[in-house]
Amino acid sequence: MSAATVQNIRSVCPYCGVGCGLILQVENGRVQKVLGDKKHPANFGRLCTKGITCAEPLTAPDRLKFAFLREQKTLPLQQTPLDAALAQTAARLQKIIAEHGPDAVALYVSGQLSMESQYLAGKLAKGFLRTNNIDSNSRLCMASAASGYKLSLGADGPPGSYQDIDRLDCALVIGSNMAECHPILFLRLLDRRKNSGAKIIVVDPRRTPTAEKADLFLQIKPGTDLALLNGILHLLEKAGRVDESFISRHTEGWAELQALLKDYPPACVAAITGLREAEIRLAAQWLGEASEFTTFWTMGLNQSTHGTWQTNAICNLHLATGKICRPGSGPFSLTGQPNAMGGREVGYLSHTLPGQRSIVSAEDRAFVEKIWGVADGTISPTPGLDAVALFKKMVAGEVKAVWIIGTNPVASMPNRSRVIAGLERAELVIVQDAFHPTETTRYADILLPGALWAEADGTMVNSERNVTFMPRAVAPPGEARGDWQLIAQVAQHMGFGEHFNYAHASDVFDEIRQTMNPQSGYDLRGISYPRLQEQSQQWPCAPDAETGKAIRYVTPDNSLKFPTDSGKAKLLARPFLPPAEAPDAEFPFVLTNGRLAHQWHTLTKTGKVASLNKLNPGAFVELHPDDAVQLGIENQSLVKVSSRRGYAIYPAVVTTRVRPGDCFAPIHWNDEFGKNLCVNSTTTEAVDAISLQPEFKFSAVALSKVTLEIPAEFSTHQKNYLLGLLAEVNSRGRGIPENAPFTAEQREFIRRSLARGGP
Ligand SMILES: Nc1nc2c(c(=O)[nH]1)N[C@H]1C(S)=C(S)[C@@H](COP(=O)(O)OP(=O)(O)OC[C@H]3O[C@@H](n4cnc5c(=O)[nH]c(N)nc54)[C@H](O)[C@@H]3O)O[C@H]1N2
Ligand SMILES: Nc1nc2c(c(=O)[nH]1)N[C@H]1C(S)=C(S)[C@@H](COP(=O)(O)OP(=O)(O)OC[C@H]3O[C@@H](n4cnc5c(=O)[nH]c(N)nc54)[C@H](O)[C@@H]3O)O[C@H]1N2
Ligand code: SF4
Ligand SMILES: [Mo]
Repeated sequence: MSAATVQNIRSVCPYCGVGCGLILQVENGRVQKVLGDKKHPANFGRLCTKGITCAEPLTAPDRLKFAFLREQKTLPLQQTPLDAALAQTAARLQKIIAEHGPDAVALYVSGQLSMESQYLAGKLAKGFLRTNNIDSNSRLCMASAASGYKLSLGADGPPGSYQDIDRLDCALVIGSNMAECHPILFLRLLDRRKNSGAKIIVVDPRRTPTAEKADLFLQIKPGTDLALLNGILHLLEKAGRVDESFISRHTEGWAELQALLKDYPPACVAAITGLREAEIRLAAQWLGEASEFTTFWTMGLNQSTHGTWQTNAICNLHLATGKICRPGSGPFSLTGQPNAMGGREVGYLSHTLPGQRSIVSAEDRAFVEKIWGVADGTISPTPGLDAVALFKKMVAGEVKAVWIIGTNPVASMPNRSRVIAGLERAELVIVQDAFHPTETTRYADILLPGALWAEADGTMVNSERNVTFMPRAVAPPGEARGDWQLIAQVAQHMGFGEHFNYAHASDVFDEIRQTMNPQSGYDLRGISYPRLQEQSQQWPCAPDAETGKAIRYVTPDNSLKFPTDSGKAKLLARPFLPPAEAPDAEFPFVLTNGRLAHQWHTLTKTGKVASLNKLNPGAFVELHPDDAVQLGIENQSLVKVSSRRGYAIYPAVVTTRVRPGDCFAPIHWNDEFGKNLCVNSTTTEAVDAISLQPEFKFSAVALSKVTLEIPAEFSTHQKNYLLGLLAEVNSRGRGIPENAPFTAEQREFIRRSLARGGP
């Protein structure tokens, strides 16, 4: 190949679960340009700001290019040849297992890894280390949707496809800021409205950019959606909009649900949700009149102690009206991460097994043992530790080693002080990341360099079950390697070589294909690397099928069969219950938190892209003008947000976007950008009893203005400048500009206040 040749390589966006297809223009071993893939069914060529710039972090200066390790916690990390570091990883894990048993070790992995990496991590843990202590950041994300689907419909995953957007007459977008978090899909929804007059209802406590575009915006009191969902179905039933025939043919549980719905008349729902009766009635009317409607939801519902129930309530709405499993209608959870779907399917949670199988099923364990070539009874029948419990057990000294791959828990777990305590207590912390330093790599005893998405072959599965090939388009830097290769090599060093001897990622994929599940309908058999190199493929895809099926559970005679024992879906009566933590006199405000359009999670990638930083430059907390007056807070005042667990400090944005009594902070800026920025210093680790997903979206907090004790000699001009500067420094991690109007002593005072953690 001549140096000037430009290769056009098809791939997939490494950010959100929309899973947009990309064309990478590679020249001289670098991705020079990223274009949308016009042939990809997720985006038809469109990309958002993150997608367009997704190649920039590949060449960021803080890429982790080599392995590092330290013999003891008190020693600094030292660069080590990769193979020696992998051998050490294996030896040190084996030593801990020999001394304390397999459950003394744990893996904590990610929805941002390829399906091949996720599968091998699970195989190593559950089949060979013989611990079910492997969980992923999906526990913080999609766990409630997954458990809710399973209970209502019999299997995880949305029944429909993105094509439903092109057929719907009404969209219910609830607990989801689609405009910022799934922008390309939101554009498709706006196109549908423009072309057909379809209506968009948005339910969110915050007037987000999504809400701004709604035909009807319900600014709900946080944590009360279950009352609203029950209330809407109450009204639909009253209006004769339920489908009795569908209910009797395809569901069970209607009588119990009907009895529950009686408790949710509009007046009662209005009192719980803070909404007006008229707007609740209008929402029900629009949904009732729509020939087809789809419900989209994300973290506003999942990250709740009733997240599973909220998924059930959404399924109830669709099942009772018969608006499911047909073009334009159905419950549609939007997957957060690019491959959280793939991870759920290959069993990377502590209670799951490959092919949408379950740890607690003897039949499922036996099936997987056969595929892995291990003896009957190898896989433990007890679910392992979920993410929150995992770090608790590390603090307790029961889990002594953790291997973290592709996630940054020191920033992203709730009540992060416990995570830090766990990592400090653990004997062995292995972090496999693509960048260093991050909030989490700072705690590592062994650092392993993972290749990024464009540097190793693999596949990802998007929100609509579309599998896209993600080829190695460029070489990884230094000694970095594909995550699946690092995992397989550690397994080889442990003596499991014959079971982890894959020449290519496609060999791993071919093994995953064997995990087809006739019960849930999970079927990748018709999908192969050669086919994927031509075009992405949706599952279920039978061996000889031309394409996958856009709608699941439809039988050949055009009836429906849900993957439950009876073949019927379950209507589940789910009463409203309040969130775990109630505001009180000491912590009177509700803090919710979330994402901004141009940044991704803990900023290890987007935080390095200048154009994105310009669009979303820094942290802030939004509060309502009425509350601001009470607290003496103005725009840009520094505000301390404290909960029972800890605090963060942000510059204020005084705005009616939030309700009185509520406040909102973005999750993106953490320790690498300054002190006291991590919102998870404050959040609660209360979890949903079924999904074990934490209630990130609801913490009781106190707000107070941070007053600086500025020495008297500072002039008014200097004081104001200083306040602005501290807000800026706190939000961007910047230093004091050269031309700032301070003397050397004053600079020293400012520097010291910052080092103390702010003023
Ligand atoms: N730009 C960008 N896009 C992303 C990501 C990113 O980091 N940046 N991350 C991806 C990932 S992993 C995920 S999981 C998704 C998340 O996608 P979303 O869930 O859409 O994003 P969030 O901002 O976390 O939360 C969504 C909304 O929930 C609302 N909310 C809070 N409490 C409640 C409540 O009680 N009821 C209701 N109805 N709403 C409530 C918040 O106000 C917020 O607007 O985004 C994905 N896409
Ligand atoms: N308060 C609050 N907290 C939240 C949420 C919230 O809404 N509110 N949302 C939760 C949700 S939904 C999610 S999904 C999580 C996300 O939380 P995290 O998973 O912690 O967030 P990321 O910043 O995406 O972290 C990914 C890490 O993996 C590294 N990485 C990226 N690609 C690769 C790769 O290919 N290989 C390897 N080895 N490493 C890689 C990155 O550098 C980074 O360090 O946050 C959760 N935490
Ligand atoms: S919508 Fe999601 S998948 Fe598509 S380009 Fe943007 S971040 Fe990437
Ligand atoms: Mo997520």
